[in-house]
Amino acid sequence: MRKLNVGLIGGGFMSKAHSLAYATMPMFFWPAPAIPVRKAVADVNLELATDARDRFGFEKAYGDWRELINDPEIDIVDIVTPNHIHAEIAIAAAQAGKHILCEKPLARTAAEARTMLEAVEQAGVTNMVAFNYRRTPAIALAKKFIEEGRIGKILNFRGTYLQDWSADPNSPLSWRFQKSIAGSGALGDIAAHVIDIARYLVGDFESVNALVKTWIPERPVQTGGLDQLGTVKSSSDVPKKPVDVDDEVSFLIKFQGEAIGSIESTRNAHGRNNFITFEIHGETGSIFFNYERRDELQVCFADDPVDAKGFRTIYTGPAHPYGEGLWPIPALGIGYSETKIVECYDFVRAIVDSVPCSPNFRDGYEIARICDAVLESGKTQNWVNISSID
Ligand code: NAI
Ligand code: SOE
Repeated sequence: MRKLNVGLIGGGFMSKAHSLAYATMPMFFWPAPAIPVRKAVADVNLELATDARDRFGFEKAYGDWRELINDPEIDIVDIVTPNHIHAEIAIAAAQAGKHILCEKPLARTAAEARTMLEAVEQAGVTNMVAFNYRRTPAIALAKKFIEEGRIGKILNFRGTYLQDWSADPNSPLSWRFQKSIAGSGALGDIAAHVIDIARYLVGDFESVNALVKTWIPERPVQTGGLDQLGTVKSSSDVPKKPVDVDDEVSFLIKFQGEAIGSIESTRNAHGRNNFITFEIHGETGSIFFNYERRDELQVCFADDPVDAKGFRTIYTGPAHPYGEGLWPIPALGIGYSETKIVECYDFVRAIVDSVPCSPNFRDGYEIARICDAVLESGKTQNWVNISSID
């Protein structure tokens, strides 16, 4: 069976998720399209890289990502670093002819994302952006129902992505609150996932009209290190520095075509953990999803008997998308890891079959344009057409 050597750049939260997916994908999807081999991992220094190598089961460690890209054994470069370095790494990897999986958001701005798109298109390498939530079987089932016309023409998409890990003003100023590293705040970090889902299920955006807020204007300094995602609180003597990204965005959407919609997103919503929801209304039915109950898809079809009409719950399982590889009984429990395993399967399959990935860098660029438009609209308080963003 064909093998593909993986070079992973970054040794934090997402390194755990991606390493687990490379190790387990063939156990779920067998015969696997190819076997991913955990060949090398790079981090900012050799000590961190060696630690990641031993923890995540890689063969080699590099203290500089350039060494990994120059390693002729590497077929796939997987970028799981903070956002500011995605572009430089992806462009170098494309020029070296490597296939690329890059974490979201693709880049800090649309202009930066465009340089990455140009590089992969010029090199002709397989490229994917890790918007993994659309690979939750229930969301893929929603897509199937929409494509089959089960809810008719789509009228409205209402999405949310709410978390609470940054609600405490004493949680540190990690890289996620610094524009120079993250690009934007809740917008690029989490709303981008819902933008991906909206584009996947409904289609391209025409324009947006946004409110953009920073509720906590400064936080205690965190110098370097992994983002602890609010699990660490700083003592009162730690100096504070400004937050220069958004804490919350709320925007209306006009889709291309006639559908309308909205997305709301914050990481300061007490009691909300990974509250990705959407409700879609079509002319002949509705669909509702909540990631905190991710085995379930709620549907209501207009032609249900009138005395039984209402939302009903489908528990995803073998009869549904990716069911052939995942668990043999509905509701055994889809987790975050499964979305990454499916992502790994689709990515490796696209390399082996030489077909484009979805979402790829073009999708990542389109999402970056939408994010730029949201920020622009937040400033001007006007509708901003996506076509006005390069
Ligand atoms: P993290 O802070 O946990 O880890 C980042 C890692 O990258 C650290 O090991 C750090 O030392 C390393 N790093 C930083 N600069 C580097 C460089 N120049 N060369 C090599 N290594 C470098 O960050 P986390 O949460 O893993 O986020 C990484 C990326 O994944 C971000 O783009 C983030 O937006 C994305 N992400 C995506 C998720 C998803 O659900 N798809 C979930 C969490 C993060
Ligand atoms: C933090 O908000 C975070 O880790 C995001 O970076 C991810 O993209 C999201 O899926 C989970 O939350």
